[in-house]
Amino acid sequence: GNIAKMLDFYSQFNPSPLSIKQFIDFGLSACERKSFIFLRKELPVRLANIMKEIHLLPENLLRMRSVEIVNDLYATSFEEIILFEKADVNENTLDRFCQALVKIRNRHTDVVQTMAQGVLELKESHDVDVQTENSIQYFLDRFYMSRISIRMLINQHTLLFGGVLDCHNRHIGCIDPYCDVISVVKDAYENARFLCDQYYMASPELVFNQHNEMEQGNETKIVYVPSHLYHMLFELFKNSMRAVMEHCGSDADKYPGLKVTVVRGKEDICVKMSDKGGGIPRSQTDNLFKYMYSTAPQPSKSDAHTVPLAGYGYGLPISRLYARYFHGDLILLSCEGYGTDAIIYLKALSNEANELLPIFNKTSSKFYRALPSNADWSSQCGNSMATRQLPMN
Ligand code: W6P
Repeated sequence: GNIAKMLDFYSQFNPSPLSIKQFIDFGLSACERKSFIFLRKELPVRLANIMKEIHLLPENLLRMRSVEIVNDLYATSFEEIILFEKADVNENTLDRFCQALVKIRNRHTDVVQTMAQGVLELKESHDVDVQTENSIQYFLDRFYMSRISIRMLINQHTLLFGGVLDCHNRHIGCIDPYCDVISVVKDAYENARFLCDQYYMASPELVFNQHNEMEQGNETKIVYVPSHLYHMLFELFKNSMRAVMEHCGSDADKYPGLKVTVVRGKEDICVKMSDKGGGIPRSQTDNLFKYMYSTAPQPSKSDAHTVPLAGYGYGLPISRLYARYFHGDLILLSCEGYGTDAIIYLKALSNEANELLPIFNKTSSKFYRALPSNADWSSQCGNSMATRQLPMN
């Protein structure tokens, strides 16, 4: 039908990644018409690129009810934005566009959970082979990254043009040009600690360590989306707290604190969180970022006494996507028997903080077809050499 034709058309274009600096410049020269004209093309392009990829998913997964629901949501939203393709640009159109964006954002609120449900449905109804698992991992990383980017665009437009102008607010849309990393760390810590106290009746202390290589002694202010940073830190805190509480036992009279180091270098901002929660085997580290592994039904879920603080849900893989979204990263380094370091890397320079976006093309489609088994390293146990890597870009 018509929508299929439109999808073919818009999926031919590559998404245009913006840097944080461009988001800021765009926000400061605030012109709603310009933003509208950019988005009425860019949003369909980003939607079409990822919708084409949904269609390449393993058939078993595509048939799951939850995946169909998500697919329908995308189709509806795509059609709603396409309506503005040839609209003439007047006040009324601009207002209706803002309203459409808000409606679309609300429609897609639960997409992460719905997709996760789809993966669960697949696992419960089929045996999933390694190849299918790799395809799903590859897809979900790209799908959730696309979602993060589309919500970023929608948030910027609706915050800049949708509401009342607030001149006492230093934010530009959802970007804080003077984002104080330490305040976000404290905020995330306090909220994770609240949960930790509820489950374990105690929680580890927070210890700070700050180093500003560029301006000695100054607090680390960065140009960033505070909600993204909060999301990553909150997730890491929950995991570290859980590790410490489970490792040290409930009768410990003192729990080893969580140490957070914030460093500003020339190129990188590093936020390192160190726990002494006993660590995890190196062979397990990669699994923490796997969606299929994370959706494993948890044996202790019904037992009120062992409700975990962090369920290893999609928290870690999605936190890593937030870091990678503006060309940062999130890395786990564990010493089994001792503890774990989690490092968030962010770009220190806003012009280097470019969106990392999935592009639909022949290369990406290849990952959904059967891969030759590459037995060019000796291994019976699927180490990282023997496992074909699926890069994000
Ligand atoms: C652990 C396991 C983990 C995952 C993510 C962050 C911190 C930690 N600590 O033991």
